[in-house]
Amino acid sequence: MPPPPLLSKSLPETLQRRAMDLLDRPLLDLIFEAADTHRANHDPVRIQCAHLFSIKTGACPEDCGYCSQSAHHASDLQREALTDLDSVRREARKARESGADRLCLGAAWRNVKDGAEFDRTLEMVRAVKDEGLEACATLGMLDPSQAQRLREAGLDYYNHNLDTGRSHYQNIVTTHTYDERLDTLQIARDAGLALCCGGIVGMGETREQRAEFLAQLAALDPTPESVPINSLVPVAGTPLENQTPLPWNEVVRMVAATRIMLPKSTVRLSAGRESMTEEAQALCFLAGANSVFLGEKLLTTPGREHTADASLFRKLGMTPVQQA
Ligand code: SAM
Ligand code: DTB
Ligand code: SF4
Repeated sequence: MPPPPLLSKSLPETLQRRAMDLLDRPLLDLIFEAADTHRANHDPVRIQCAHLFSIKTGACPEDCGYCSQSAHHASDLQREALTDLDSVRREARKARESGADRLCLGAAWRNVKDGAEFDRTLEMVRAVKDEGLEACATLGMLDPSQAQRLREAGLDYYNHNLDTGRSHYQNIVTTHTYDERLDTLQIARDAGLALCCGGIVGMGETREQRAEFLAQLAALDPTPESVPINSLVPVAGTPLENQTPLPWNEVVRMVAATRIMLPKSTVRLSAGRESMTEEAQALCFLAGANSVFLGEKLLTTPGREHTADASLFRKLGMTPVQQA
């Protein structure tokens, strides 16, 4: 008999109600509880810093409505074939010098295919580890043997986002299902990889659907070690190009509720941070965000200036884990 799945596909109503109750709380009251939860579970002045690198860009067969890299949309992104090993080594050194402790390799694939390109990707993971960084990858769907080989190459984390609540997912993506996302998460988990799993706010979802998404993350057993909260970066040519991003107070609310629902996870204030004020970011850190992406480029869109982040961390008295 196969072992029972660790990752729940059914959503306990109690979790969803709890998430909704949190999201409906007066904001300052919610932040206070989140800060308390944060301090009980983490060192509040330490910040985990990841750096992103797109190893294969654009021409993705999936139709994710937010994504600059989908072949279904008319963004003006330049497609690029799988990069070489030397560029990954260079990027890893750059990441380390900028204060990052993890490099996340992103490929615009529907799924990993065995062969020369996957073998090169495994070499890239080894190169990241040789540079003394944690290694994360986001490569689309995996089969169990691929997940195993990634783990054996030294991969620490696999990033695969649920992105939103199940009831909103089909409005955003039609070329794969929510259950396929959950299946890949299970495969990565079974291979001994830590999970980085979160999503995007501001894709036209309701607050109830954000609660549904949070409840789904909290229902994963064990919960993901890392939870990126992205705020939609509207990209010209994608179906969501005219979507108005969520106001800062809703983003802070989401970060705070995530901290309370997933007390042990590292919560990453992810895409969209570059258009938030420093004051709004400070509130997110107070409310339990303890990780960011560093670097002037995310995967395909702009990030924040290195000096701006160094100055922000100084003002707030936060220390990147690499320097702690
Ligand atoms: N192909 C892989 C996959 O689907 O898992 C990985 C690449 S994808 C770029 C990784 C994540 O980045 C997405 O799941 C989404 O959460 C986030 N993302 C992509 N485009 C975004 C955008 N325009 N705004 C905010 N987040 C975005
Ligand atoms: C995640 O949740 N956010 C990162 C990472 N995982 C791979 C990606 C953000 C991408 C933002 C849009 C872009 O630069 O293409
Ligand atoms: Fe492809 Fe990932 Fe972008 Fe979806 S999010 S279009 S799977 S690169």
